[in-house]
Amino acid sequence: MQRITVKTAPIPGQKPGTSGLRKKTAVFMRSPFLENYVQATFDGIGGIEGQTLVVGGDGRYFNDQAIAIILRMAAANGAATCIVGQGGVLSTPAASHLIRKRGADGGLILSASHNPGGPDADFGLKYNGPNGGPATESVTEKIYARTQDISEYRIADADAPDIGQIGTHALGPMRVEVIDPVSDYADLMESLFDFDAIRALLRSGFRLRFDAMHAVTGPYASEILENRLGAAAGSVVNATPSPDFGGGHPDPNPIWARDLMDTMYGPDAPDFGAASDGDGDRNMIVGRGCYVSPSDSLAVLADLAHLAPGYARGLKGVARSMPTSGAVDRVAQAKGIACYETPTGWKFFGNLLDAGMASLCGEESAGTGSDHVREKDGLWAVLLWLNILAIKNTSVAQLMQAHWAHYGRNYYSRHDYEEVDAEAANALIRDLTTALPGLAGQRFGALEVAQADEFRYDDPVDGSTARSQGIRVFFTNGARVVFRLSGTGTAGATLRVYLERLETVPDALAEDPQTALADVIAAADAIAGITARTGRAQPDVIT
Ligand code: G16
Repeated sequence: MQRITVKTAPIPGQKPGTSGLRKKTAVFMRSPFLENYVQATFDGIGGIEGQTLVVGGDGRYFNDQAIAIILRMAAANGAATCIVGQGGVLSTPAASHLIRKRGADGGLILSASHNPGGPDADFGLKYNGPNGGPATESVTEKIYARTQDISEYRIADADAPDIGQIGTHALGPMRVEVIDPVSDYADLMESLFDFDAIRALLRSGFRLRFDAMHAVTGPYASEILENRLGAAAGSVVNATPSPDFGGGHPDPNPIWARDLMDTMYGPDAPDFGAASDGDGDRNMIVGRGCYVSPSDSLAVLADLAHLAPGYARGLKGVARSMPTSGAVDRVAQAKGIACYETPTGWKFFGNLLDAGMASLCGEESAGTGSDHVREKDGLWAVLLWLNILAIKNTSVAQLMQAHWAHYGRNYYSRHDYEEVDAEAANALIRDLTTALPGLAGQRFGALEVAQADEFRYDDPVDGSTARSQGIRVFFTNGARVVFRLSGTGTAGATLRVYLERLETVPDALAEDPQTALADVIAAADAIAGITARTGRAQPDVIT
């Protein structure tokens, strides 16, 4: 094998967002876009000489070709071993687990998560560190800095091995270990949850439906739910991953998982429904006629995780991203454990998990996870729910009602305005930031602003500071609205508006969230001038 050094020049637009670099597939495919970013990653982390890396992705269009390039570049950069999922497939949580289990130095995960896949859709790449978690801000800054002064990349002039079969290959002096992507992860799940109790629940006639959305969790869910736990054959639907996710949008929410919602709200609905996203780290939970919002799911899991063997000793603490509702805070307070509020992005949980300060984390964006890996984990959340339902012997709807009756209900909704003109979106945030000091005391419809600020996070573990992490407006009645721009889109800007209001009156716990939040929704528009500035009368997606 020869190491070739290829001259290159910086390519604009390689700044990682909330979770690695996400771009249109066509952009990634235009050489040397991928090569530059991979070399910048290797250089940004201080080189990979002698290292072991885990490499895998969600199987979307260009996954296999990109992995072949990454392997050739890893070999030319002196890596000792690359551990690759068979066929180039690894769910994000499974990749995180492999990095940890094998003591690898890090990993490259190829995914644009819940974004659609295909030649005209999206692709992504991110680096995870030796703890199995997404690179911290300081590391992604180094990677980004390198993309701006890169002048060459290194690549082997040999073909990458066939990764379709399990086995060990050589690429020059580098070992390429092709492994079963599912078994290690399935074993980990079996070690955390009471599989006997879940098996008994499923034998008792409890029916479930898991929608893999033609994405990476298909093989994982089939093995765990059907093979190991005995769910009826066919309980896992859309189980064969496809490069364009069956032409769909693999985002587990009531909009994009419409089929599942219709089934769960239809006649003869199963007892439990769930879905996961493109790379398997997000989840949606829905009972018969009862959708569970991600923020509520986090609160319920925090309350009852001790019913699963892996969490029987209780939680050390919990953490949520700032825009996530305060439902979990109320649980933490009742249990006397710490609750941390971090910026959006799973990478901000890593230090808390590593330091043993939190053992359960979650985000409003359909992510929940624990210290078993350093990513959010879709199937993990599904199994914890099943474990809880098996022990409590109750339905999802009953469980939610009991939770709200005890803790109150944080009515919650997120309104997304997608592909908004980037300049208009930036101006909206800029003007809001300028207006912040004068907002307190102002009335917007029925609500009065108590306090408004721009969220900043001081990491209690490494002392780093993340600024400008979203605008928060608190009202005197305890309601809250948050404005921020998404860091995961690939076209224009996406404005996210997060709306929340706590309700504790027993008779008022079963309203439609959009109705319960009507005053907050109106105030949000009045404060930010959303309709006027974006030209949109309605959000594109309401979750
Ligand atoms: C990523 C991050 C999450 C974040 C989500 C939404 O999820 O890992 O931490 O909450 O994006 O981010 P934004 O609001 O900036 O679009 P995923 O599932 O896309 O990797």
